[in-house]
Amino acid sequence: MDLFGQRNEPIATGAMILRGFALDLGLVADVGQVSDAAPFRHFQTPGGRQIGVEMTNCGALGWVSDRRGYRYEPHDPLTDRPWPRMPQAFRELARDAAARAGFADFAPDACLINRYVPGIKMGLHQDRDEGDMGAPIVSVSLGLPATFQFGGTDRRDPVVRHPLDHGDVVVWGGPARLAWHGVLTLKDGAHPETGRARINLTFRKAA
Ligand code: MD3
Ligand code: FE
Repeated sequence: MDLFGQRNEPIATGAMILRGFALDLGLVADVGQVSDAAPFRHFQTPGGRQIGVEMTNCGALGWVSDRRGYRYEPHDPLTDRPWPRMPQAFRELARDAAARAGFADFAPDACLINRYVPGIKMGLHQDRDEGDMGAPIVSVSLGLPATFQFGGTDRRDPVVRHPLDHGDVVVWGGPARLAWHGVLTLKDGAHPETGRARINLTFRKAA
């Protein structure tokens, strides 16, 4: 606990969990607005498999995947329209969380929204599709709890597990920006705000 009643947990150089930083901001309702305009969908991997996590985006750029590869696009391939604008509450939360973790003036242009249902996981990977590796990534967990796996910059580095609950925010930057990470298989359960699902917002500077 710091002076302001915040629980901050450094988990590596450049990585910090801000427990409960995103409570009571109405974010789940904002996700509903975004997904009304740009529905959650399963992308295909470049290898032709379906990604288990359902995804959508808001902001100037959205992360997409298909047979042609992973990239950021200004238009939703499902609707052929620009991605919905990033809600102001999202933008402010991302900026405030980054500042709290020591990264001033974070101005994300992309927010990937991941939706997990029980039985779905995200395997270990690195995030390396962004143009600005100097900017941090801010991630917000909503709904069902999950176990996050965090390793080093080498695939073979040991992995540490961290529980993430509704309202927890994690900021990753500097030496942690290219760390391998993933999410273990979501356990069954129900959350009052999201039902049988976990939602993760990932804010990035993609351009
Ligand atoms: C560590 N999402 O969308 S967020 C992803 O919970 C992704 O949905 C996970 O990994 C999720 O790419 C984890 C936490 C996260 C995001 C980006 C990172 C951790 C990171 C980038 C570098 C290191
Ligand atoms: Fe990732």
